[in-house]
Amino acid sequence: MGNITTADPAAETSQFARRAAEHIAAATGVPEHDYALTLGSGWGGAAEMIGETTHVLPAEEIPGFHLSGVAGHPGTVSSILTPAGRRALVIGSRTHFYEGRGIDAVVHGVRTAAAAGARTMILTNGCGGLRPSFRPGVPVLISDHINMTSASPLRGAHFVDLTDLYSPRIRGIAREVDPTLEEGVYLQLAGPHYETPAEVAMVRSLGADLVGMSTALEAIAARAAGLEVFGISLVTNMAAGISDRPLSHAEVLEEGRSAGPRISRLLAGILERLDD
Ligand code: 8IG
Repeated sequence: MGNITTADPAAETSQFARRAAEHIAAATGVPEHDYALTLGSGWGGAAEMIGETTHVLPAEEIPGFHLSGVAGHPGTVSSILTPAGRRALVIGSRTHFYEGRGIDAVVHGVRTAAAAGARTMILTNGCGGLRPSFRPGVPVLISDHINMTSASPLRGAHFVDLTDLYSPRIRGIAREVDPTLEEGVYLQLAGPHYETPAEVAMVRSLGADLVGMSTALEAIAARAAGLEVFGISLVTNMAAGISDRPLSHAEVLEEGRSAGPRISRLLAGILERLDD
C-alpha cells in the first residue's frame, strides 16, 4: 500500500472518486459534467425532461458504485445534454448508510460528481412528512438539515462551515419555477426501519419537517468538495403516527409515479435557470 493513501484517508477516497470520474469520462466521451443529480426514491424518472440522455452506464461498472438495494432506484449513471448545451450527470444509484458499506461509499457519488467537474449537486429523496401540509406527493425544498446518523463523511480536523448549506440562490430559482413550493428542515436517520410514532414526535420537537434516510451526509461531503448544494424531497408518506396508514415502500413508489410529471418539469426548469 502506498504511504500517501495510508496516511491520509481523505486523499484515498478522492483518488477513488477520480478513478470513477475517469471511467465516466472514458465511457461517455464527455470530459466534464456541469451539474450532478442524485435521484432518490420516487425520483427515478424525474430527470427525463432536463434534456437528451446520451449515455446510460450500469452503476456496477463504475469504480466504487454499487447496485442500489432499493426498488425504484434505476441502478444507472447517465449523461444528459441540456438544451443549453450543458452536461448533467444523473446518479440513479445511491448507496445508503444502512447498507453497511461505510460512509465513504455513501458519499462516493458526490465525490465522483466533483471529480467529474460538477459545480452543482442536486440531491433528491423520498421522505416522510411531519407537517400537515406535507402530504404524499408534495415536493419540498430542503432549507437545512439535522444529521442524526451520528456520523460524518469527513475525517480529521476538517471543519466545514454548513451555514447556508442548501443554496439560497437555487432555492430562489426553484420558487421562481414553482411559487407554491414550501421549504422544510430534513432530518436524516440511519434507518432502514421507519420511525416509531414516539420517535416521530421527538424529531418534530427537534425542529424537523421531513424525515428520511439519505441526503444530509451527502450534502456535507458535497459542501466539503466545494459544490453548490440543492436538496429537494418528495414527501411520499406521512411519518409514522401522523396518519393512521401503515408505511410501505409500495406507497413510496406510487407517490413517485403520480408526482413524476410535476417533479420532472420542476428539475428541468431549475436546470434551465441555473447559469443565469
Ligand atoms: I420514502 O417515513 C421514506 N423514507 N426515516 N421515514 C424515514 N425514511 C423515509 C420515510 C419515513 N419515508
